[in-house]
Amino acid sequence: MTKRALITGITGQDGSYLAEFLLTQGYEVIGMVRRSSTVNFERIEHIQAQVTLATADLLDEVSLINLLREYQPHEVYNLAAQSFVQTSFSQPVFTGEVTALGVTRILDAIRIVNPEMRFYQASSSEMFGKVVEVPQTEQTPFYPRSPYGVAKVYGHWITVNYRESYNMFACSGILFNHESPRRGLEFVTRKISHAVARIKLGLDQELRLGNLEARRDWGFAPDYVRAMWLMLQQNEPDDYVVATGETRSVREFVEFAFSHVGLNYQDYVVQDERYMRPAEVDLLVGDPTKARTELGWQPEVTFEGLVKIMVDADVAMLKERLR
Ligand code: NAP
Ligand code: G4F
Repeated sequence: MTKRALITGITGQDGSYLAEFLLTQGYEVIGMVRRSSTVNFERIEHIQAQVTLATADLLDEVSLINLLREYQPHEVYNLAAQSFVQTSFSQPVFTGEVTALGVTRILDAIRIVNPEMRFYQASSSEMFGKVVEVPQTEQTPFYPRSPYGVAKVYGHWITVNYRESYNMFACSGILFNHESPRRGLEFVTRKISHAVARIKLGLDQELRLGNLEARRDWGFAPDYVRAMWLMLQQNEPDDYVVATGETRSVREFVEFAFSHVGLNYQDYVVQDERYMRPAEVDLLVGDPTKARTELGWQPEVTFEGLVKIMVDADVAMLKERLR
């Protein structure tokens, strides 16, 4: 029997990699997209002929019910969210509507249409925020530091609640930062790799950044979508931390990215208050022991490998554009 998966957020970084991965596993892939005045399918252009795109929105429950009724997926991966922390400070209510209540809408739609559908929720290490222990595990209490983090805590607990209340196969992956050449340009890693490439090619002279001392546990997005799928193949639903176990500062990322193209970051980086946050998450580092032992998951790309992949991809992309 061909398995059918629905991905919300298929036009995003993770959605595009997950769609690719599920296609290689023989799945029929349905991608939920929202209406926009311009098409934004860049990340899935290369697989568009192999997936079915259907319109619905996490803000509109009826659209979700209709979508599930029509396609009857076996697995639902809820990756859609307002996912940028900085924006959540300027649009806290909107972030709550999409990133928090959106999870209830899709869980409830599943409960109404067919509670046998397996569900994956994209939880986040941002839920640990001002961390109360190091490293962070599935047992570490949450202390979110942004409206985004607060919304993700809601999404996490409503997933647990539907699992316990309705016996649904609902899992959360508590994913630490994961990056790639498909990362949005507003996130710090891609902002850096893109700027490094522009500076190297003589298209820019400086890179303005906020807090250089924040530390993150950075992995490679294609490694992380494998973990999402593995969670839904287990006998019992559960929650898992997905991380590398290594933490690096923004400064280290910048330093390594510039040095990879033979430049010194101190000649180009300018600190700019505009990119500071009202409340910061200073240190994240996950303990992926449970994912390793129970799912057999481990990351394949190192921190250095990730930076190189991203810088090289941006240099190649810009060179191609300049031809
Ligand atoms: P992303 O690139 O920002 O993609 C977000 C996706 O959500 C896009 O496809 C977007 O559609 C869609 N979306 C936003 N609002 C929607 C709505 N109201 N209805 C339907 N779709 C909507 O995010 P990502 O990096 O791939 O992350 C995927 C998920 O994992 C997110 O939930 C994020 O919060 C979570 N997460 C990410 C990380 C990470 O490091 N990347 C770590 C932990 C958790 P448009 O293209 O139309 O905007
Ligand atoms: O790249 P960021 O914007 O990612 P952040 O806030 O860690 O959130 C990402 O990871 C979460 C998982 O932990 C996801 F849930 C979330 O959806 C998203 O994918 O910022 C990383 C760090 C922050 O400490 C920020 O203050 O970089 C610091 N930073 C310094 N200068 C900057 C900048 N961040 C951005 N975006 N832009 C800057 O100029």
